[in-house]
Amino acid sequence: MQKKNILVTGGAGFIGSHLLRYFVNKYAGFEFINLDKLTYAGNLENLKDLEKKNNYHFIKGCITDTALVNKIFKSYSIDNIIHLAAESHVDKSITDPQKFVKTNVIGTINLLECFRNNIKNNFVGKFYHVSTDEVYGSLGKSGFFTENHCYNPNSPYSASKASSDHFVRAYSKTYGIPYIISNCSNNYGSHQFPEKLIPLVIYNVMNNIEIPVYGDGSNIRDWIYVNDHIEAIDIIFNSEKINETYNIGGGCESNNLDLVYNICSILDTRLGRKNDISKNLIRFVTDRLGHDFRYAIDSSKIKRDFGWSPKKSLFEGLEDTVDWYIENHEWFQNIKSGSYKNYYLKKSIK
Ligand code: NAD
Ligand code: TDX
Repeated sequence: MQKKNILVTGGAGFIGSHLLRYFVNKYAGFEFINLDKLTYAGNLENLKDLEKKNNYHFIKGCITDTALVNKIFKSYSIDNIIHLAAESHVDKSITDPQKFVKTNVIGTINLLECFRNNIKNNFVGKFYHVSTDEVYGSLGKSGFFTENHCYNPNSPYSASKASSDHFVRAYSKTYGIPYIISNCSNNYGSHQFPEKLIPLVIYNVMNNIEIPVYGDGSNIRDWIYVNDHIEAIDIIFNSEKINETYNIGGGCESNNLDLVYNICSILDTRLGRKNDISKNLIRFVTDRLGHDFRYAIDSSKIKRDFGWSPKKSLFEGLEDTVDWYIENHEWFQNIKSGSYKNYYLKKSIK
């Protein structure tokens, strides 16, 4: 395979760190430059095992910084971008939408501008945008999102991701930038910041803290094990395909309450707790504003083009995930946000 110099944005976050660990080891002949601002969600501890790799470089900085991104393009002869940096938490987008516009929209446009200005039509690589199924809005009890589903984002987060998707396609049409967009369902696995449902529940159960379930817990998500997502990105990114969109789904739908029950039951077994005791921590709390009811992905395009399908079942993935957080419980304590514990204690008793 031809050598690639790849700018990865947001590589210190949850999905980005999994992607880098997988890619840096698999593609020793490629160069990886990780640009990350290290917001509360970025954590270099996630990438400790890569620090000594010759084909991996970390740069602390913001994707909206034009001078910095241009400098990186020149210094490392960047020819490809895998763009993951984002504000990624829906609840935070409801309280501070403008931050999401700055990073997710303006930041993406800045990367696109730098890509086109530095590469000047000699495009050998592509701009790969890691996006979300939330751009499609919400489903009722039936149906699936295909790549042709109309965009109908409901939260400031999903509106910002939809906007960045539109800019990627607009830059391709207007300036010829080769792109890929993949819209993925809810990821879970190790190293996920415990503002997201699965690590939050694990942390709270491990520490005997109440578990906040929004509304009546009937909202449905399609869960994908993060490593399955990374393998899908690998196959698409390293193929010849350009100017395509792929939906990536876990094929594992669950409503939130069943999911929480499952996690509680796995933890009760692992921690030797009897009588389904952890379920008593569940508290039904005020629903999220504009809470999307259901997401579900039709992954038939990626299956047809590449033969990809997810490997992990939800139960097996949850067991592996719970085991990782138990074995690495100090990871929770070390994450950057010092106010983490108080924040979640407060949140769980609203
Ligand atoms: P995350 O919040 O764990 O990580 C985001 C990373 O981006 C962090 O390391 C953070 O420091 C960095 N970052 C944020 N703002 C930045 C900026 N202005 N400049 C540079 N770096 C910045 O997020 P994640 O869950 O790993 O998601 C990664 C990407 O995948 C996002 O684009 C998200 O929209 C998308 N996605 C996530 C999921 C999911 O379930 N987590 C599903 C589909 C798509
Ligand atoms: O404390 C909680 N209680 C609760 O009931 C939290 C944090 C969430 N929930 C519910 C809301 C959702 O229905 O659980 C579901 C999952 O919530 P999140 O983990 O916050 O994920 P979601 O809002 O579905 O978005 C995620 O998937 C798509 C990621 O955060 C996005 O970045 C990704 O694009």
